[in-house]
Amino acid sequence: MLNKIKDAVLKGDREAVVKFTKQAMDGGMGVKTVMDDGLIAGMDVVGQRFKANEVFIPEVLISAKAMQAGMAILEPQFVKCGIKPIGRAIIGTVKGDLHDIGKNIVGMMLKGACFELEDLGIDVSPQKFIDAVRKGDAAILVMSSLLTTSMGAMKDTIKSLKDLGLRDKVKVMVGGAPVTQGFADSIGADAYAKDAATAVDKAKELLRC
Ligand code: B1M
Repeated sequence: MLNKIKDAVLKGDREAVVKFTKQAMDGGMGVKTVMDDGLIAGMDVVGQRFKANEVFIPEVLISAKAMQAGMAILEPQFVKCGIKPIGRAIIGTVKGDLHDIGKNIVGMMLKGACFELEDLGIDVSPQKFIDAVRKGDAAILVMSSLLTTSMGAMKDTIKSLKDLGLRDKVKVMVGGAPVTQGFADSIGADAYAKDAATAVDKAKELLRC
C-alpha cells in the first residue's frame, strides 16, 4: 500500500493518492508511517528526479498537489486536542522562498500537538513576521527555508527582532532542508529542527511542557 501511495505521488495522480491514503488509514496503518513512508517518500523521489532534470516544475507541482491531498486526509488524525491550546505559534516560509509543503507539515503537526497556529504563508518578509509578533501573544516563531539563497532572510528577521527590542518576546525556531544546527546557532535562533516531529518536540521543550 505504501508503494502505491508513493507511486501515485510520483505520477501526480491525486485521486489515487486520496484513494490509497484512505485505504491505508482504514486498514489501520499508522498515520506517521503513511506520511513518512508513503507521501513524503514519494515526494523525495520527485525531488531526486527534479535535481537530475528528469522532471520539471509543472510535474513537481502536480505531485505536490497530489501529496497535499493525501496530507489533508491525515490532518484530522493529527489534530485531536482538548479545548486549551498549549501555546501560540507563528509559522511562515521566509522571503524569497515559495516552498510550503514542509512548512505545512510542520504547521499541521504543531496543531496536532495542540499549538494554536498563525500561518503567514510563503515569501514572508521580516517585517511581516515582526508585525505578527508585535500584534499577538505568540510564544514561538517558526521559520522555514528550502533555498540556500533565502536562508539569509531568517538572519534578517532575527536581527530586526533584536533591533526593535522584541527578541525576548518570542522563541525563534528554524528549519528546512538546507538549514543546520550550526546555521541556527550562528544567527541566534533558539532552536533548530530537522523535521516536523522534532519541531514539535523542540517547541514543547522551549515552552517546557
Ligand atoms: Co524547489 N527546490 N525550487 N520547488 N523543490 C528544492 C528545494 C531543491 C533542493 C531541488 C534541487 O535542486 N535538488 C532546490 C533548492 C537548492 C538549494 O537552494 N539548496 C530547489 C530549487 C532550486 C527551486 C527553484 C529555484 C527552481 C527554479 O525555479 N529553477 C524554484 C524556487 C522558487 C522559489 O521558492 N522562489 C523552485 C520551485 C519549486 C516548486 C514551486 C516547483 C515546488 C514547490 C511547491 C510547494 O512547495 N508548494 C518545488 C519543490 C516541490 C521542490 C522539492 C522537489 C521538494 C520540496 C518538498 O516539498 N519536499 C525540493 C527537492 C527536495 O527537497 N528533494 C526542491 C518534501 C517536504 C516534506 O520536505 O520541505 O524538506 P521539506 O520539509 C521537511 C523538513 O525540511 C522540515 O520538516 C519537513 C517535514 O519533515 N522542515 C522544517 C521544513 N521547514 C521546517 C521548519 C522548521 C523545522 C523543520 O522550523 C522549526
